[in-house]
Amino acid sequence: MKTTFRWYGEGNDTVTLEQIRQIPSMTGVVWALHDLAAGEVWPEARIAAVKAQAAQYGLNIDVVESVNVHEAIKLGTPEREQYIENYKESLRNLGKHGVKVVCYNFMPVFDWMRTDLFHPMADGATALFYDASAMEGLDPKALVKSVEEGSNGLTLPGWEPERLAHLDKLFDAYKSVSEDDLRRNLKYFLEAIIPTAEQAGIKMAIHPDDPPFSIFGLPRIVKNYADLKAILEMVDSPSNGLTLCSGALGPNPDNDLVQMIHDFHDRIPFAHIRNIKRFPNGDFIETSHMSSDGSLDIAAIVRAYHDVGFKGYYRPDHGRHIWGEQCRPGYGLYDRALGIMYIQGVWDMCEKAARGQA
Ligand code: DNO
Repeated sequence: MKTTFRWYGEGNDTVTLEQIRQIPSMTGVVWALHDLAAGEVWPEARIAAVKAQAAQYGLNIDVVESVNVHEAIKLGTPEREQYIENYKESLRNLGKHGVKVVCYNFMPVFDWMRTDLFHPMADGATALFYDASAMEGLDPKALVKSVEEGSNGLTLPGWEPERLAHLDKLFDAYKSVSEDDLRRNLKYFLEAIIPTAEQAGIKMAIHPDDPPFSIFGLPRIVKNYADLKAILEMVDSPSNGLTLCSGALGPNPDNDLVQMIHDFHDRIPFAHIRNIKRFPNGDFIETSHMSSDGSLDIAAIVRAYHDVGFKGYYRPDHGRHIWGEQCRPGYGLYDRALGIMYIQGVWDMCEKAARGQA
């Protein structure tokens, strides 16, 4: 499997390409044109510029995370036709510059959700935290307002500003959208874009809902084994694949990551590997990658990837904030680099065992 690292781009990330390339086993950056709104076409010149930048450090740009899907596509409104055309054009442009995997999600309105981005841990580190009771009865519009006003100390990285701007209208629009409607709209989208992805040499990789259950009463359709299977069956093509994210699926103890890897591996072009610790009241916190620090057996997950002969891309996912690092929440250098070394250590041991040397 190939090691990659998420990079938000020059001037938009505290981590440099120089630092990234010094992490052992590194092959490429996972990137995006973060300034473009969902639905805009990704211009070839911009893609070429990122490719040239990364190449200076010997890194590839094979994996994009994410080409975001416009809400009109998720809602299934008539404007979706134009946005689907734009999406196809972006895929063609990305394919021309050698991009192999495009990660995306189909979460209505919000991307991932946490209630505390810098939750203190016993050893003085901080990490992303989800407080289940704080979410109960929380009005998302009030939440976003307080974030904008800076009155609760929260920022919401990964939430696209253009989504927040139309929040009121969006929530109203989703009132009449059931999970089945959302599934139909995803199928419509996939049927339209997968042939283009195939021609462009790109594997689409849907990211699970994070957390893997409904929030704010919105429909969620990428949260468990049955959902993933149904999505793979919507269009039976190697270009219709998964970003198997252990941390996103992990808050639901019924989600058996090892089984998913065994059953879906030929449709997993991209793996996100990280640990979380679940608490009995439904809270969870993002821990170090080590199996003994969290509720997920990361060593068993890495071994499962080895067992199935996984040749795709993986990245360590969020890390804790340690050693005083100031960084984007979850996206510092240190803990993610430690995560990679843990993952690679397990992988090397699996290799040796397979050769009868351990
Ligand atoms: C969080 C990420 C997500 C992910 C998108 C994929 O750190 O894993 O924001 O990039 O959901 O579209």
